[in-house]
Amino acid sequence: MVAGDRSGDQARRERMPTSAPLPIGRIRRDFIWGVSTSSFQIEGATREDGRGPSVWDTYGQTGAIANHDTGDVACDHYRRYPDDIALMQKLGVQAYRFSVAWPRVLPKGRGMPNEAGLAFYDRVIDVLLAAGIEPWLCLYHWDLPQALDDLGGWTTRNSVGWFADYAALVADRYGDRVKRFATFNEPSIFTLFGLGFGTGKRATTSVDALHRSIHHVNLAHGAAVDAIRARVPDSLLGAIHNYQPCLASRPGDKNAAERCDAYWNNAFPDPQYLGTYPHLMRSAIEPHMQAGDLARIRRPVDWFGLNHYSPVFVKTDTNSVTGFGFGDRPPEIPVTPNGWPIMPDSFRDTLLSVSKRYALPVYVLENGFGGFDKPDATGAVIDTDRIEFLRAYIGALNAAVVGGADIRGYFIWSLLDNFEWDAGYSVRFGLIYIDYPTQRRIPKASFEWYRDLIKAARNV
Ligand code: IFM
Repeated sequence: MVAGDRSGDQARRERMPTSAPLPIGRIRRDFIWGVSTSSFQIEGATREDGRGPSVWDTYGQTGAIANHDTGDVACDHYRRYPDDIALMQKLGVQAYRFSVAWPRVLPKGRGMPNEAGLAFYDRVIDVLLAAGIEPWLCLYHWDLPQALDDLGGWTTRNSVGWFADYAALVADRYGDRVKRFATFNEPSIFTLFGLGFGTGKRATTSVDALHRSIHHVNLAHGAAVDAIRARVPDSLLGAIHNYQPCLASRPGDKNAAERCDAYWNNAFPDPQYLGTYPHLMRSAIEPHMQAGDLARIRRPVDWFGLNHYSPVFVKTDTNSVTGFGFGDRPPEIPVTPNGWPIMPDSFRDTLLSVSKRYALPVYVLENGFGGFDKPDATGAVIDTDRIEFLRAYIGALNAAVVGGADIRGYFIWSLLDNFEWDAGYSVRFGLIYIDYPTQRRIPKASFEWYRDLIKAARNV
């Protein structure tokens, strides 16, 4: 199932760029190198062993995703997790960030747990620990149980209690073995793209629903932190934020850039760690606030999870509920094959500013390169452009450390090519190529490069 023999490895190495030194001079020796994935993007088995439907199953069934793709099979990780963990062990990562599918463990989102679903993550965690890889468990990576969406999802304040109960179930079950928990992955992205822009095909635009949801997700974060802390006192808790500089497309778009910064970057970390909403959105959140809410949100956490890809170029859009939309980038800026600007200096600056603003240790829990990789005539996937991207971005991380940022870990998105939401399987982010018709795993050249980097960094 896993491709790659000695001669293949050798051929691959010969075609890889080897000249540049590894960009890790100032990174701490106890730095954590890892990889990230999420449940819906890799697991498949969406109707098996009692799993309930999520909003992404329902959406996939409409045929709206590129190439009519769905998450039904994905990377078949539900069955192939032992192979995938064996590959992680070969890679040498110290930690693996994954998410639990809420509808797999609670098919209706609340009420009766699904023992078969809970047992799946027991197996994953046990195999990871046996391989010497620390599990980092994220509670929510966008696969909301459909049954809860039918009751209003994040727009109703009841969602806070649903999420806290789910967090308690997960902490009770896995807290003996898992110590790193994240509440949410990229809350600004699923609220903005689901409710703010009205451009995504899954979106329903509403000023009221957007602000309600932002506030309820923040409250749910605080409630989950309390629920986990009470059950797993030695846990280390955080949330994972998509944080990118918002740059004005034209001089007149400065205000739009500030609005983007508020909604995209600060709407969640500011109340969670500073106890306040960005001033640009305060009056819109106000109607949904109750006395004591900011204290309920600002619960002590141990780290800041940062996902970073590239800056966002924005323009004024008076038709949008947030007042901003996507603008053009300057044409001279290079982009990844999926069209995202490559600007490693922005990564360095983001790390420096996040580290200073929130005064928490930062773990980069996603950074990666979206491409259209294909095996060559020998069957190898030589993704030199991804290697160059990673080299530049890890170099930028090193520069941020030199500049004083407190960075404790770096996790590549992603271990495997996987289901890239509205783009389906067309865009590939993995260090490991998935041949979807056969589910064969082919480690790419970047897999070897990252393995060598980890080895050098840990000096083993
Ligand atoms: O695939 C996504 C992931 O689910 C969330 N962060 C960005 C990645 C690449 O788009």
